[in-house]
Amino acid sequence: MKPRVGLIGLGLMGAPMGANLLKAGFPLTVWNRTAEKAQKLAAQGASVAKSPQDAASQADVLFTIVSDPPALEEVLWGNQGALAGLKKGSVLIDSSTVSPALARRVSKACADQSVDFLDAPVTGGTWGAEKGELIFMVGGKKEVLDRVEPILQAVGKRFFLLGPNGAGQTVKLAMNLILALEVEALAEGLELVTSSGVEPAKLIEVLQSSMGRAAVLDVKAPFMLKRDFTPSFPLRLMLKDIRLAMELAKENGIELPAGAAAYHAYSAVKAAAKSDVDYAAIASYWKKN
Ligand code: NA7
Repeated sequence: MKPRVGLIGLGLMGAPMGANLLKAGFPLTVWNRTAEKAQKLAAQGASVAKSPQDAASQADVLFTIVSDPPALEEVLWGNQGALAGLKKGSVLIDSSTVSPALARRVSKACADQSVDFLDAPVTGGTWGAEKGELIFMVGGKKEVLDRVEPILQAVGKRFFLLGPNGAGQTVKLAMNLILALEVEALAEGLELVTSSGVEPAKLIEVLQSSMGRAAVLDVKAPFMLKRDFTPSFPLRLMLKDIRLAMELAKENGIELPAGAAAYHAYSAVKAAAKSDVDYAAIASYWKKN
Protein backbone atom coordinates (compact mmCIF):
# COMPACT_ATOMS: atom_id res chain seq x y z
CA MET A 1 0.00 0.00 0.00
CA LYS A 2 1.25 3.49 -0.84
CA PRO A 3 2.20 5.68 2.11
CA ARG A 4 -0.22 8.46 3.01
CA VAL A 5 1.22 11.87 2.17
CA GLY A 6 0.39 15.22 3.79
CA LEU A 7 1.04 18.61 2.23
CA ILE A 8 0.95 21.93 4.06
CA GLY A 9 1.20 25.05 1.88
CA LEU A 10 -0.63 25.30 -1.44
CA GLY A 11 1.04 28.37 -2.93
CA LEU A 12 2.63 28.66 -6.37
CA MET A 13 4.89 25.67 -5.61
CA GLY A 14 2.80 23.54 -3.24
CA ALA A 15 -0.36 23.38 -5.36
CA PRO A 16 1.26 21.78 -8.44
CA MET A 17 3.28 19.45 -6.18
CA GLY A 18 -0.02 18.27 -4.70
CA ALA A 19 -1.48 17.68 -8.16
CA ASN A 20 1.53 15.54 -9.10
CA LEU A 21 1.35 13.51 -5.87
CA LEU A 22 -2.30 12.73 -6.67
CA LYS A 23 -1.44 11.88 -10.29
CA ALA A 24 1.16 9.39 -9.01
CA GLY A 25 -1.56 7.72 -6.92
CA PHE A 26 -0.51 8.78 -3.41
CA PRO A 27 -3.38 9.25 -0.95
CA LEU A 28 -3.04 12.94 -0.07
CA THR A 29 -4.23 15.19 2.75
CA VAL A 30 -3.71 18.93 2.31
CA TRP A 31 -3.95 22.02 4.46
CA ASN A 32 -3.56 25.67 3.52
CA ARG A 33 -4.03 28.82 5.62
CA THR A 34 -6.35 30.27 2.96
CA ALA A 35 -8.78 27.38 2.75
CA GLU A 36 -10.18 28.13 -0.75
CA LYS A 37 -6.82 27.20 -2.29
CA ALA A 38 -7.42 23.57 -1.26
CA GLN A 39 -10.60 23.28 -3.34
CA LYS A 40 -8.93 22.46 -6.67
CA LEU A 41 -6.92 19.60 -5.15
CA ALA A 42 -9.99 18.38 -3.25
CA ALA A 43 -11.80 18.12 -6.59
CA GLN A 44 -8.88 15.97 -7.82
CA GLY A 45 -9.20 13.61 -4.84
CA ALA A 46 -7.26 15.15 -1.94
CA SER A 47 -8.68 15.16 1.59
CA VAL A 48 -8.71 18.56 3.22
CA ALA A 49 -7.45 18.69 6.82
CA LYS A 50 -8.88 20.98 9.50
CA SER A 51 -5.47 22.13 10.75
CA PRO A 52 -1.75 21.47 10.26
CA GLN A 53 -1.98 19.07 13.22
CA ASP A 54 -4.83 17.20 11.54
CA ALA A 55 -2.86 16.94 8.25
CA ALA A 56 0.23 15.70 10.13
CA SER A 57 -1.67 13.11 12.17
CA GLN A 58 -2.88 11.41 8.96
CA ALA A 59 0.51 11.40 7.20
CA ASP A 60 3.30 8.85 6.92
CA VAL A 61 5.26 11.52 5.09
CA LEU A 62 4.45 15.21 5.51
CA PHE A 63 5.65 18.00 3.22
CA THR A 64 5.68 21.63 4.26
CA ILE A 65 6.23 24.33 1.64
CA VAL A 66 5.38 27.78 2.99
CA SER A 67 6.76 31.27 2.43
CA ASP A 68 9.44 31.96 5.00
CA PRO A 69 10.78 31.18 8.49
CA PRO A 70 7.84 32.76 10.42
CA ALA A 71 5.35 30.84 8.22
CA LEU A 72 7.16 27.57 8.89
CA GLU A 73 7.29 28.27 12.64
CA GLU A 74 3.56 29.01 12.54
CA VAL A 75 2.55 25.78 10.77
CA LEU A 76 4.85 23.64 12.93
CA TRP A 77 4.60 25.20 16.40
CA GLY A 78 1.56 27.53 16.13
CA ASN A 79 -2.03 26.87 17.08
CA GLN A 80 -2.80 23.20 16.20
CA GLY A 81 0.64 23.01 14.63
CA ALA A 82 1.92 20.01 12.66
CA LEU A 83 4.54 18.92 15.19
CA ALA A 84 1.81 18.08 17.68
CA GLY A 85 0.26 15.70 15.13
CA LEU A 86 3.24 13.86 13.60
CA LYS A 87 3.31 10.14 14.34
CA LYS A 88 6.37 8.27 15.62
CA GLY A 89 8.30 6.88 12.65
CA SER A 90 6.85 9.37 10.16
CA VAL A 91 8.98 11.70 8.03
CA LEU A 92 8.75 15.49 7.78
CA ILE A 93 10.15 17.02 4.58
CA ASP A 94 10.38 20.80 4.60
CA SER A 95 10.68 22.24 1.10
CA SER A 96 10.29 25.90 2.11
CA THR A 97 13.44 27.99 1.85
CA VAL A 98 14.38 28.98 5.42
CA SER A 99 17.58 29.43 7.42
CA PRO A 100 19.85 26.43 8.07
CA ALA A 101 19.55 27.29 11.78
CA LEU A 102 15.76 26.88 11.66
CA ALA A 103 16.17 23.59 9.75
CA ARG A 104 18.40 22.30 12.57
CA ARG A 105 15.87 23.45 15.18
CA VAL A 106 13.09 21.55 13.36
CA SER A 107 15.38 18.52 13.09
CA LYS A 108 15.91 18.54 16.87
CA ALA A 109 12.18 18.89 17.58
CA CYS A 110 11.45 15.97 15.22
CA ALA A 111 14.17 13.78 16.76
CA ASP A 112 12.66 14.43 20.22
CA GLN A 113 9.45 12.73 19.04
CA SER A 114 11.05 9.99 16.90
CA VAL A 115 10.19 11.64 13.60
CA ASP A 116 12.75 11.77 10.77
CA PHE A 117 13.40 15.10 9.12
CA LEU A 118 14.82 16.26 5.80
CA ASP A 119 15.40 19.87 4.87
CA ALA A 120 14.70 19.67 1.17
CA PRO A 121 14.29 23.06 -0.52
CA VAL A 122 13.71 22.97 -4.25
CA THR A 123 14.68 24.71 -7.44
CA GLY A 124 12.88 24.69 -10.76
CA GLY A 125 10.19 27.32 -10.19
CA THR A 126 6.52 26.88 -10.97
CA TRP A 127 7.43 25.35 -14.33
CA GLY A 128 9.44 22.58 -12.63
CA ALA A 129 6.72 22.10 -10.01
CA GLU A 130 4.03 21.67 -12.69
CA LYS A 131 6.11 19.22 -14.73
CA GLY A 132 7.11 17.23 -11.64
CA GLU A 133 10.74 18.07 -12.41
CA LEU A 134 11.88 19.88 -9.29
CA ILE A 135 15.45 19.54 -8.06
CA PHE A 136 15.77 18.88 -4.33
CA MET A 137 18.72 20.02 -2.20
CA VAL A 138 18.59 17.71 0.78
CA GLY A 139 20.06 17.81 4.27
CA GLY A 140 19.60 14.73 6.44
CA LYS A 141 20.28 11.00 6.55
CA LYS A 142 20.71 8.89 3.41
CA GLU A 143 18.47 6.10 4.69
CA VAL A 144 15.63 8.61 5.21
CA LEU A 145 16.08 10.02 1.71
CA ASP A 146 16.11 6.47 0.28
CA ARG A 147 12.88 5.73 2.13
CA VAL A 148 11.01 8.74 0.72
CA GLU A 149 12.56 8.78 -2.75
CA PRO A 150 9.58 7.02 -4.42
CA ILE A 151 7.42 9.92 -3.20
CA LEU A 152 9.92 12.59 -4.23
CA GLN A 153 10.02 11.00 -7.72
CA ALA A 154 6.41 12.13 -8.18
CA VAL A 155 7.39 15.78 -7.81
CA GLY A 156 11.07 15.96 -8.72
CA LYS A 157 13.78 14.60 -10.97
CA ARG A 158 17.05 15.04 -9.04
CA PHE A 159 17.78 14.71 -5.34
CA PHE A 160 21.13 15.93 -4.06
CA LEU A 161 22.07 14.76 -0.56
CA LEU A 162 24.38 17.53 0.63
CA GLY A 163 25.16 16.73 4.27
CA PRO A 164 23.39 16.72 7.65
CA ASN A 165 20.24 18.76 8.39
CA GLY A 166 20.78 22.38 7.37
CA ALA A 167 23.03 21.53 4.40
CA GLY A 168 20.12 21.56 1.94
CA GLN A 169 19.14 25.08 3.03
CA THR A 170 22.76 26.26 2.97
CA VAL A 171 23.24 25.21 -0.66
CA LYS A 172 19.84 26.62 -1.62
CA LEU A 173 20.69 30.04 -0.16
CA ALA A 174 24.05 30.11 -1.97
CA MET A 175 22.36 29.11 -5.22
CA ASN A 176 19.64 31.73 -4.99
CA LEU A 177 22.20 34.39 -4.09
CA ILE A 178 24.03 33.53 -7.33
CA LEU A 179 20.79 33.58 -9.36
CA ALA A 180 19.81 36.94 -7.88
CA LEU A 181 23.23 38.35 -8.80
CA GLU A 182 23.12 36.86 -12.32
CA VAL A 183 19.71 38.35 -13.08
CA GLU A 184 20.70 41.68 -11.53
CA ALA A 185 23.88 41.74 -13.65
CA LEU A 186 21.83 40.94 -16.74
CA ALA A 187 19.45 43.81 -15.92
CA GLU A 188 22.42 46.20 -15.55
CA GLY A 189 23.85 45.15 -18.93
CA LEU A 190 20.46 45.53 -20.63
CA GLU A 191 20.01 49.00 -19.15
CA LEU A 192 23.48 50.06 -20.24
CA VAL A 193 22.77 48.98 -23.81
CA THR A 194 19.24 50.45 -23.91
CA SER A 195 20.32 53.78 -22.44
CA SER A 196 22.99 53.94 -25.18
CA GLY A 197 20.33 53.59 -27.90
CA VAL A 198 21.18 49.99 -28.89
CA GLU A 199 18.44 47.36 -29.11
CA PRO A 200 18.65 45.25 -25.90
CA ALA A 201 17.84 41.98 -27.74
CA LYS A 202 21.19 42.37 -29.52
CA LEU A 203 23.04 42.01 -26.21
CA ILE A 204 21.20 38.74 -25.49
CA GLU A 205 21.99 37.43 -28.99
CA VAL A 206 25.72 38.08 -28.50
CA LEU A 207 25.75 36.72 -24.93
CA GLN A 208 24.15 33.48 -26.15
CA SER A 209 27.23 32.89 -28.33
CA SER A 210 29.77 33.96 -25.71
CA MET A 211 31.32 32.74 -22.48
CA GLY A 212 28.58 34.74 -20.71
CA ARG A 213 26.02 32.19 -21.87
CA ALA A 214 23.84 30.97 -18.96
CA ALA A 215 20.43 29.38 -18.45
CA VAL A 216 19.02 32.65 -17.08
CA LEU A 217 19.30 34.02 -20.63
CA ASP A 218 16.85 31.35 -21.83
CA VAL A 219 14.51 31.56 -18.87
CA LYS A 220 14.50 35.21 -17.75
CA ALA A 221 15.81 37.37 -20.65
CA PRO A 222 12.67 36.96 -22.84
CA PHE A 223 10.48 38.24 -20.00
CA MET A 224 12.88 41.09 -19.23
CA LEU A 225 12.83 42.16 -22.89
CA LYS A 226 8.99 42.01 -22.98
CA ARG A 227 8.82 43.58 -19.50
CA ASP A 228 6.42 40.81 -18.44
CA PHE A 229 7.02 40.31 -14.74
CA THR A 230 4.22 37.84 -13.93
CA PRO A 231 5.58 35.98 -10.89
CA SER A 232 7.13 32.58 -11.48
CA PHE A 233 9.56 33.09 -8.59
CA PRO A 234 8.26 36.17 -6.77
CA LEU A 235 10.73 38.98 -6.05
CA ARG A 236 9.52 39.13 -2.42
CA LEU A 237 10.74 35.53 -1.92
CA MET A 238 14.06 36.17 -3.69
CA LEU A 239 14.59 39.18 -1.41
CA LYS A 240 13.88 36.93 1.60
CA ASP A 241 16.51 34.47 0.33
CA ILE A 242 19.15 37.18 -0.17
CA ARG A 243 18.42 38.35 3.39
CA LEU A 244 18.78 34.78 4.73
CA ALA A 245 22.07 34.42 2.81
CA MET A 246 23.32 37.72 4.31
CA GLU A 247 22.36 36.54 7.80
CA LEU A 248 24.17 33.24 7.28
CA ALA A 249 27.26 35.12 6.06
CA LYS A 250 27.16 37.27 9.20
CA GLU A 251 26.93 34.15 11.40
CA ASN A 252 29.94 32.75 9.50
CA GLY A 253 31.86 36.05 9.86
CA ILE A 254 32.20 36.63 6.11
CA GLU A 255 31.27 39.60 3.92
CA LEU A 256 29.11 39.37 0.76
CA PRO A 257 29.64 42.78 -0.90
CA ALA A 258 27.72 42.04 -4.12
CA GLY A 259 24.96 40.37 -2.09
CA ALA A 260 24.57 43.56 -0.05
CA ALA A 261 24.29 45.65 -3.24
CA ALA A 262 21.74 43.22 -4.73
CA TYR A 263 19.69 43.34 -1.53
CA HIS A 264 19.55 47.13 -1.82
CA ALA A 265 18.51 47.05 -5.52
CA TYR A 266 15.85 44.32 -5.13
CA SER A 267 14.47 46.11 -2.03
CA ALA A 268 14.02 49.32 -4.04
CA VAL A 269 12.07 47.47 -6.76
CA LYS A 270 9.89 45.71 -4.18
CA ALA A 271 9.10 49.01 -2.46
CA ALA A 272 8.01 50.55 -5.77
CA ALA A 273 6.07 47.52 -7.08
CA LYS A 274 2.29 47.84 -7.01
CA SER A 275 1.66 44.08 -7.27
CA ASP A 276 3.43 40.74 -6.77
CA VAL A 277 6.18 40.60 -9.43
CA ASP A 278 8.81 38.10 -10.52
CA TYR A 279 12.40 38.81 -9.49
CA ALA A 280 13.13 39.54 -13.16
CA ALA A 281 11.40 42.86 -12.35
CA ILE A 282 14.83 43.99 -11.15
CA ALA A 283 14.94 45.20 -14.80
CA SER A 284 12.49 47.95 -13.77
CA TYR A 285 14.94 49.35 -11.15
CA TRP A 286 15.87 52.28 -13.40
CA LYS A 287 12.24 53.35 -13.83
CA LYS A 288 12.20 54.10 -10.12
CA ASN A 289 15.34 56.19 -9.80
P1 NA7 B 1 3.69 31.41 -2.25
O1 NA7 B 1 3.00 31.19 -3.55
O2 NA7 B 1 3.82 32.79 -1.72
O3 NA7 B 1 2.92 30.50 -1.16
C1 NA7 B 1 3.26 30.61 0.19
C2 NA7 B 1 2.51 29.59 1.00
O4 NA7 B 1 2.85 29.79 2.39
C3 NA7 B 1 0.99 29.72 0.91
O5 NA7 B 1 0.42 28.44 1.02
C4 NA7 B 1 0.69 30.58 2.13
O6 NA7 B 1 -0.63 30.46 2.59
C5 NA7 B 1 1.65 29.97 3.13
N1 NA7 B 1 1.87 30.85 4.29
C6 NA7 B 1 2.47 32.06 4.32
N2 NA7 B 1 2.49 32.57 5.57
C7 NA7 B 1 1.88 31.64 6.36
C8 NA7 B 1 1.59 31.57 7.74
N3 NA7 B 1 1.97 32.55 8.58
N4 NA7 B 1 0.95 30.48 8.19
C9 NA7 B 1 0.60 29.48 7.36
N5 NA7 B 1 0.84 29.48 6.03
C10 NA7 B 1 1.47 30.55 5.54
O7 NA7 B 1 5.15 30.79 -2.24
P2 NA7 B 1 5.76 29.63 -3.18
O8 NA7 B 1 4.83 28.49 -3.22
O9 NA7 B 1 6.23 30.23 -4.45
O10 NA7 B 1 7.08 29.27 -2.35
C11 NA7 B 1 7.03 28.47 -1.19
C12 NA7 B 1 8.43 28.25 -0.65
O11 NA7 B 1 9.27 27.61 -1.62
C13 NA7 B 1 9.18 29.53 -0.28
O12 NA7 B 1 9.96 29.34 0.86
C14 NA7 B 1 10.04 29.80 -1.50
O13 NA7 B 1 11.14 30.61 -1.18
C15 NA7 B 1 10.38 28.41 -1.98
P3 NA7 B 1 -1.80 31.43 1.99
O14 NA7 B 1 -2.24 30.76 0.74
O15 NA7 B 1 -1.18 32.77 1.75
O16 NA7 B 1 -2.83 31.46 3.05
